[in-house]
Amino acid sequence: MPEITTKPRTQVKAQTERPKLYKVILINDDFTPREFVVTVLKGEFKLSEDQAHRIMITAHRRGVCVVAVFTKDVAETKATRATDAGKAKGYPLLFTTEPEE
Ligand code: NFA
Repeated sequence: MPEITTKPRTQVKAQTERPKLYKVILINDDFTPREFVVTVLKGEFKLSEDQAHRIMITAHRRGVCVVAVFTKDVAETKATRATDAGKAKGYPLLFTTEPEE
C-alpha cells in the first residue's frame, strides 16, 4: 500500500501589528512667552523654527495643537520634559498626550 505523506500546512502568521500611537498636544495659556514655547518645541521635538512657530501660533489661536505622534512611552516622556521646561521657568506651559483613533 503506497503511503501518502503530506507536509503540515499550519503557518504562524507574522506579527506585523503596529503599536498604537499617541499625540502630544500643546495647550495654550495666557502667560508663557511665545518665543519660549518655540524654543521648547525646537529643543524637545526637533522641529525647525518655522514648524515650531506654526504649531505655537495654532495653539495660541485655537487653544490646542497636535505637535507630533509617537509610541506611548516616547509621547509621555516628551510631554513631561516639555512641561517641566516651562515649570522650571515658572510658566504654566502644558503638553498632554492622547491616543490616536
Ligand atoms: N498665548 C501665549 C502668549 O500669548 C503663547 C502660547 C502659545 C502659550 C501656545 C502656550 C502655547 N504669550
